[in-house]
Amino acid sequence: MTRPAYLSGVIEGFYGRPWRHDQRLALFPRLAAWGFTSYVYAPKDDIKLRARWREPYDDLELAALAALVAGCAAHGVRFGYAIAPCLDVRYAEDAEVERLVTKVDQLVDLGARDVLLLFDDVPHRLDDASRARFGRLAQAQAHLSERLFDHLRSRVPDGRRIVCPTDYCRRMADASGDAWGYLRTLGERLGPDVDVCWTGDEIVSERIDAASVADVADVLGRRPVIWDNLHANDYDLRRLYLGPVAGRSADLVDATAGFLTNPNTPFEVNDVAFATLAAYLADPVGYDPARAWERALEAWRPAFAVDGGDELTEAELRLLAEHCYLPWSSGPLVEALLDDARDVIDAPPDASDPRLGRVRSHAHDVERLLERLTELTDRDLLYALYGVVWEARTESRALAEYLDHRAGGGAPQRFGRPDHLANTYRRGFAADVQALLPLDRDGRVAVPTAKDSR
Ligand code: GDL
Repeated sequence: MTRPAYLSGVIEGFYGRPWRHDQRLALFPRLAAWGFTSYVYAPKDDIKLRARWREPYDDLELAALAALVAGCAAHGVRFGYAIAPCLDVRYAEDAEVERLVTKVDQLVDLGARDVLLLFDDVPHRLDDASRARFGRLAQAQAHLSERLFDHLRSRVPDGRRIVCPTDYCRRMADASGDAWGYLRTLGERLGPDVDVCWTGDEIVSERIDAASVADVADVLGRRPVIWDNLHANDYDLRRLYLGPVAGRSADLVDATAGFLTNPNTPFEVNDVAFATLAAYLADPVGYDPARAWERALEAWRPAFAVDGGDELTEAELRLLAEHCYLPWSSGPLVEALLDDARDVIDAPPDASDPRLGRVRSHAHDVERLLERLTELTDRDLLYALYGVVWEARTESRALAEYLDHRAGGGAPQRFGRPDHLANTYRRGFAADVQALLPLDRDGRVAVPTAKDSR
């Protein structure tokens, strides 16, 4: 069998507000220009894709989906339709397979060829009837998949068939306690033409390389398709990720069957994620994240136009992206600034200390950045960025004021936030719970030692 072409592109696979159809339609020509093969429609909160997967799309919805399928086709991009029946599917009932086929056929009738069956984020538990018929989850899921895919193999022979398993990263496979038996069974029972998704060692993986996917490829009997959550922000909507694809090794591409990125929920802020992924896939060996990042920012800059004014400067856009970089770090300049602040935070700095000067001018620049952003012509882009920049502005200002207070001889405990009424700022349920938990700086719950409990 010839090896199918490497699958690449975007999976709209996050929780929360799905993108609008006009946004998706605007994306397709750009995906083609970046050299991607695919767009996958998988928004967790298209209610008919997951929670109410049995309900057919109505005529209006079908017309919109038809426009997406046609929009992709017009630009030579493959449209993938995902369905996630596993919150409540009754694997043992043949009628459920029929319902699944009927639903997927609605999309096939519109011209969709690639179909994904998503088993992610569901419990390993089976209902009694399914357990009696299949024994374990993998057997049940493989049965459902193969019934659907057999149908698709004859209806759309040139389509791709993809499964996202319930254990979709190393941490989950290790934790399931069956020595990767779940994945092994899937690998044995799924047809050789079926691709399987994998997010790496973690749900959001800092690094992925060929060695780290060797085990899963071996167990599945096929190279996985990377479902990359590097830029996904649905698990912490206070953050955005505008940093470059990084930590994906040069040897990963040959070790995988495809690479799909599941990006930031706000549609408007994904240019860097997409452009740097394209650069990485075009030349994994020569890929340089810093250089790709600069290029991607420069290409994105026209989106920051201002009616009757100048678009954001290179430095302004970089400052923005530095504050919303990647899950594990800010951009290099912001990290250096934080190092400055850490250096002087415990001992009162001298008012003329250059580190304090840098903190002050940073606060000023971020203040100015927010003002500049409020002038953007593209209001959706502004609103997508507003929260994160507002917060950066407020905290930068507080940091500079605190260090000034200390430099002026003020005691730490006498510093208040002059611009905020007590108990209004950064409060609410989540903040209250976080204040209760013994979390360390990395957000891990610090387990008390025997000494602590004495
Ligand atoms: C997940 C979900 C995905 C979500 C992402 C980031 C997979 C396979 N599934 O676990 O829908 O957007 O994490 O929160 O990644």
